[in-house]
Amino acid sequence: MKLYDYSRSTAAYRVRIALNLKGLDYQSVPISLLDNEQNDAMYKTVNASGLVPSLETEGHQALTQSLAIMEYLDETFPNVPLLPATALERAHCRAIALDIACDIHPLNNLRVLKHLTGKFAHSDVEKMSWYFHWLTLGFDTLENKLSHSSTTFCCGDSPTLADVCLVPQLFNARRFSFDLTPYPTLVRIEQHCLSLDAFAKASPDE
Ligand SMILES: N[C@@H](CCC(=O)N[C@@H](CS)C(=O)NCC(=O)O)C(=O)O
Repeated sequence: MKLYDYSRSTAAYRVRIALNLKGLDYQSVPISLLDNEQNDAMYKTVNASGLVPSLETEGHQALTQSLAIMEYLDETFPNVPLLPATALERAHCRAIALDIACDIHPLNNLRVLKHLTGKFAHSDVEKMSWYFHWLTLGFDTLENKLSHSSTTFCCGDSPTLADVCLVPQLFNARRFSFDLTPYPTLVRIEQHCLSLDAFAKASPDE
């Protein structure tokens, strides 16, 4: 498998964790967001949206959208499941993943931030205020949901799609010096995750 990847992309980081959890080998093809390579015509033949990640499996059109890629991996390689056992638990787990992947991440994506400072001429201070606003709303929701539970991970005692989405989003928040003090549950779960090789080896710091 070939993963079109960028180390600091939170969406690609999710897929790296999922591949590691399942013990799958892959070749990483770097697409530099710094150099705008995601918008190269060549890459757009792989992923028409000009976003990373994409996952190419032998002889097939590349898969896009990190959550769709991870569900594909989970169905194709069901050892080390990324979703809990019951339908109810799976719905809760997917909701946490979507709280991050739909309600935080897209609002703070590079192209959105560039549009704020480009077309709408917002300053860097305003851009960061926007960024922190959506992180605060999203992390408040997650801390609220998860603080009632004492499980090791977001949805029980093994890692799921929810953790796979949470850890990269916290990495990204730290990168921009966002204060995580109000989120002790999220940080506790993150630390458990990072004690596992699958998470640690997927980190942009590796
Ligand atoms: N919903 C997509 C989001 C992918 C995405 O937005 N990737 C970011 C990096 S985390 C990207 O490629 N950004 C490039 C840009 O904004 O120009 C997914 O989960 O795969």
